[in-house]
Amino acid sequence: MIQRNTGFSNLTAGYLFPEVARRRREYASKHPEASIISLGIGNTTEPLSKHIATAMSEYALGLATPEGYSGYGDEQGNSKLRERIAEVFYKGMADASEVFISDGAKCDISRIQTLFGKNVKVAVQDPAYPVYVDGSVVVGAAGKNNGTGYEGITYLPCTPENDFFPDLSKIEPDTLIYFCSPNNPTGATATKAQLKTLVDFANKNGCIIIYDAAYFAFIRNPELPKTIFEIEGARTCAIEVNSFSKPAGFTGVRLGWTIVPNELKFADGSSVNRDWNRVMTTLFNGASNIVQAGGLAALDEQGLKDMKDSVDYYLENGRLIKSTLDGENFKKIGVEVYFTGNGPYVWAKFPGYESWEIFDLILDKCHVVTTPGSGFGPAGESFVRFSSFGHRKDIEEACERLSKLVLEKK
Ligand code: PGU
Repeated sequence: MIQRNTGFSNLTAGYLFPEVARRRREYASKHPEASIISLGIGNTTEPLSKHIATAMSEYALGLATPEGYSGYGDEQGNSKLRERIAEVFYKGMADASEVFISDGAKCDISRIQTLFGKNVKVAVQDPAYPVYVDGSVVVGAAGKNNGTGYEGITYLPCTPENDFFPDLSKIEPDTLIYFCSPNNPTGATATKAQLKTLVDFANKNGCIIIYDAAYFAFIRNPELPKTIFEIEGARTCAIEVNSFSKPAGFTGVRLGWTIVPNELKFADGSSVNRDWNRVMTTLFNGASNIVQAGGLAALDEQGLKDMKDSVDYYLENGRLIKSTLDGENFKKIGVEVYFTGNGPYVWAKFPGYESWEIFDLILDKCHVVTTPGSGFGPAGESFVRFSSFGHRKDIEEACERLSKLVLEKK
């Protein structure tokens, strides 16, 4: 019989978000009267912009006409959309040949792992979006879990003690470094000076950074970099993964992009961009042409305004959650709340509690779903993440319930 991919047997737990959903379902079936509000998975809730939806529906109707029909497009994406992304978001820092359109950042992260194979050393921020670690285990770039983490992965704690910026000296040369800013789950957003340190380290030590900028649109502090390519030297050491999911509400529509600079090289001097082109043309067949029409509409004047308004709405939700968690009932038990106003997540530490314990208590007492911090890595233990995606009335109701939560001090 065919052997199982050992990567799957090495994984010690199911993927985080389905596990959260399973616990929610289990709770709901035991408590059918509970009206549960989710501040768990970071999933957009507000309707699409009419402008963007109209562009997609017109394109879809056009497909039913001889003039409007189109079949497979370029695997790298519609050239107009590639140009527009380069122009709107990168302004000379990347050109259209370096922009690859995809069906979303998560899908690109998994394809990137095929680009580097199983012999690459991996470093991740701890806590981090679980796909970096789980995906590395699946492709064999990481081994068994020894209780404190997977072998082959260097965990870089990012905690309040180090201002959520890792100690880079722990990273060995020639390592693939996953770095997410604004960060999921902590919300921490690296400054230009911090990113410069990271870029200089990577260039000096033969590392490549996979920079996940999926939450760039939430950055409101004009001093903070929205792309790693604002940093001098990034073009020789970084790939940027990005997405329309959060700013345009495309979590279900699916559209993202990845920037692979022409200067980026492997150890043998060959071009990473060329291999990425091979990955995208061989293992991918282009994003939906309907959705790419939506992406183009998202990048005109009206679309950009609509995306900003949508992100502002979620940021306001985040502020409401933060101010609730700053309440006396939480202060009394020493809860520490982190919300930067530049990302959609509120990260809170409940000293003395384990993450899943807090998750269960908040679900049971408030009927509110969160995400346990330990699911993002060992340094996330004792934290939970509150997502600011949700209808305002649900967020207000969740805040009302949370404001009445009384927990014992540990
Ligand atoms: N990158 C980061 C850092 C993310 O947090 C997410 C979504 C993605 C990429 C996915 O982007 P797509 O373009 O939509 O593929 N994180 C959410 C959803 C969970 C998941 O499994 O993707 C979250 O709650 O963390």
